[in-house]
Amino acid sequence: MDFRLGRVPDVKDIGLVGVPNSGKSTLFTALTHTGSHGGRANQAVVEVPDPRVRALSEMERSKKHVHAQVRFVDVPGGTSSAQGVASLREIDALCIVVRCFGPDATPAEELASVRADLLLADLAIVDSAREKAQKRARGKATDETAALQRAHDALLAETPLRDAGLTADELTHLRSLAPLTLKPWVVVANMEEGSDVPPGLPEGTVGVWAAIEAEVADMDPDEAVALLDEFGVDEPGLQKVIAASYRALDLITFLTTSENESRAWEVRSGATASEAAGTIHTDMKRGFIRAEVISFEDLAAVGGLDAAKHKGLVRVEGKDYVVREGDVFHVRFAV
Ligand SMILES: Nc1nc2c(ncn2[C@@H]2O[C@H](COP(=O)(O)OP(=O)(O)O)[C@@H](O)[C@H]2O)c(=O)[nH]1
Ligand SMILES: [Mg+2]
Repeated sequence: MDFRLGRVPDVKDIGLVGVPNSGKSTLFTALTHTGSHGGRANQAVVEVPDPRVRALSEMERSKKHVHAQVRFVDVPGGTSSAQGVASLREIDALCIVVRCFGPDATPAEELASVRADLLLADLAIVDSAREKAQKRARGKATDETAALQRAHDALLAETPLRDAGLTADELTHLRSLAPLTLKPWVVVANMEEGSDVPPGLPEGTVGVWAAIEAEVADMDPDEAVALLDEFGVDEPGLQKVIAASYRALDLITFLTTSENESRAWEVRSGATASEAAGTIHTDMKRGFIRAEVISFEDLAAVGGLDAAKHKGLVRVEGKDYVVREGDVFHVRFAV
């Protein structure tokens, strides 16, 4: 486990938000296995669970294996305070935690109130930017004032900016404001053990039993798995929350392997071989010659790269190749 303050380059930040007592801190403990001893850490970098990484490492006899990472932030202050909202600007995706445990739970209303907070926070920054832009333009309509006006209208109509049909040009005038409703959201239903996601929450809502998972967070991992199994937790919350966040962020995973290390990387879905190379190293993008590619499944089926090469299963792809989930990727480059 790795604690770091400040932004970690190339690590996506996922912020846990919600009304007080929805279980954000409990979920944070469940996900990161920290904070359970009354610690005050509110951010932690965790490995993205992916069994392919170890399997690849064993297959190719790498000295070590390295998982992709994400950082969870237990955002203090809630979404109704200016301080709480300000700390969300840097975050890549929001997990909105709603309370589904207890007899008085009203998760749909909770979600609506958090959503309203986020829309209002955006309306405030868009309006202040719009006034400044109008002053600069001395009353004339410019691309910038028009884009900000469109954003204002959408927010007033309670439409999150990511659903407002804004053009790429309009978005260039908004990105520097880091609007919260432009970020992807995942709704997490924090439920009583044994229960299901209640009706009234959006499709794609992730159900977790945060309390029981937080309770086992500092147990021996094998004991924890056995206990969770008894409760019927087949997929840990970490896996579910990360998978949903990756989908919301539109990310896919590709893999690299060498004698030294086998490793998972994340890249936006639709990225080319050249962009994927750039996430490994800028030199690899600059000096890109070609990529040798095979899917992890095909590789695992024949038991290793040597066998795969022998059978002609490793493809040669150029810089415009669109990377697929689970590609094992080797970049030839020269600088
Ligand atoms: N029964 C039950 N209690 C929970 C669950 N999750 C959190 N709690 C309790 O609800 C209270 C608030 O949780 P906390 O994580 O501090 O909420 P936060 O204010 O959103 O950070 C604490 O007393 C938790 O122990 C749950 O899934 N089931
Ligand atoms: Mg808390």
